[in-house]
Amino acid sequence: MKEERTFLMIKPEGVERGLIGEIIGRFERRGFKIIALRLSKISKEQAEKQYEEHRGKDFFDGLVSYMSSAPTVSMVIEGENAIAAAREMAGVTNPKQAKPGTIRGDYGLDVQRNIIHASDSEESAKREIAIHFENLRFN
Ligand code: IDP
Ligand code: MG
Repeated sequence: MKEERTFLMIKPEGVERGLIGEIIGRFERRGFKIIALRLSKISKEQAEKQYEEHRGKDFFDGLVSYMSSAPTVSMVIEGENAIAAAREMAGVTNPKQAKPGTIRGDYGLDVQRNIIHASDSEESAKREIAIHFENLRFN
């Protein structure tokens, strides 16, 4: 087991629907430490960087404008195996296929509005933390 940090974002519909506490609570109860947390409307540029790997796909422009259209919650959590654990807690991308008990399975509306983003690797986590928590000191 490895101590890791990962980046999470509660998407606009999660904030709008009043699910911030519910979602953060799942990570707290699972024993993860929240080491950074912010409610903000991200810029189009930040959204583009976050989803850079999808540039050119048909959903890219819609996703970028959606993610920068309304407040989101950005956070960094820390704990054992945090990256894989958060992906597992989020569930698969399409909420219709996500298992009950996962965040997307329980609350996701459709493939774009799937409630939460979670970094998919150590490299993505580092990159995404830098996009959203520039200059932040954790300790
Ligand atoms: P992930 O969030 O589970 O890692 P990715 O395939 O990396 O899923 O896609 C990033 C995000 O892009 C998804 O969470 C979702 O919001 C959006 N997305 C992915 N596929 C589609 C699609 O087919 N239509 C609309 N939005 C999509
Ligand atoms: Mg992804």
